[in-house]
Amino acid sequence: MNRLRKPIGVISVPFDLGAARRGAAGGPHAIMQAGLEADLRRLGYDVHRYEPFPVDDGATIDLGTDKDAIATEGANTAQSKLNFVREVAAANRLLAEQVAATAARGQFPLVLGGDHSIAVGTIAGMADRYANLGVVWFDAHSDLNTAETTPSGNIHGMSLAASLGLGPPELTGIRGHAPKLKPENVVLIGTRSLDQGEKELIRASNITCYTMHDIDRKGIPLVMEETIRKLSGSCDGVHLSFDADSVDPLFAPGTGTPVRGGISYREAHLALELLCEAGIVTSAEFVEVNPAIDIRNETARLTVELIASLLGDTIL
Ligand code: EXY
Ligand code: MN
Ligand code: MN
Ligand code: MN
Repeated sequence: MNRLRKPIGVISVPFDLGAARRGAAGGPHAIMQAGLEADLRRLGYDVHRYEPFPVDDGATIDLGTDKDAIATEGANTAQSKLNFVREVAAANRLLAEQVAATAARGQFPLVLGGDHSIAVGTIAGMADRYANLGVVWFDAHSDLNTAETTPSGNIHGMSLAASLGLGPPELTGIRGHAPKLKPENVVLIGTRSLDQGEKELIRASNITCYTMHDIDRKGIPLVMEETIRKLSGSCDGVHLSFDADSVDPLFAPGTGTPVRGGISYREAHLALELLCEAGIVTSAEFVEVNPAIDIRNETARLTVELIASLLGDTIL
């Protein structure tokens, strides 16, 4: 295995106002409790742990009376809504700064979410360094909605679109330049739940999308081989954005928007082991671990194991 020759900068983001339901703000704590730091040290890494920066946790928002502010999966009618966009943008501005500073110190940014809206900040921070940043996006969903197409208003379903420059300026404009990513540098893996507008965007763009159907047909080794070949040819850095709901709910029950028929425990490990072997990943985030609905911290434990696979753990 190809172990990174860099210290790891662990950045916790206890934020979940981008999600359909609350609880993912507890993700970083659950992942740390599952033994992340000890595991990274076992693998020989120097670990720098950053204190979670202050994010608006919504404690002062009265969800009981402000009906429009409630993050629901309901239909989005006349006016497009962006639930908690101000809070999401504020958290992502801080995160982008933290990620850029961590990378500038020569550390590998390892971001622990939080819901998937925080990808906006991580990617903005890394896009500062890499003009041709690639992204491998493991997810049951594509997170390619915009204010116009979102069925829910929840920003965790829009974070990849925002990174591609599609969405509200509060999100697309973080750290000044938009877009952060080029569609031809984006690879989706594990997709199995897409909204109509997302399908249209994928079909009309150069985004590569490996659905579960593709994974069933080709197998994870070939999917990863193609992904690695594509991104190592054209990108100067690669960010891994890993949504826990990419994994089948049998192995990752603690996540807010589970979709059955996902990648298996072994497929997830193999995928990250192959990325490790290729040595192309320059930052990573693990998101949507929700301890409030997990079973005995299983999903957080899986996350720690997967991080270890990405960073060079081997069986023998
Ligand atoms: N596509 C749906 C929406 O936009 O509301 C569901 C999105 C879930 C997003 C997550 C966690 O990857
Ligand atoms: Mn997601
Ligand atoms: Mn998802
Ligand atoms: Mn492992």
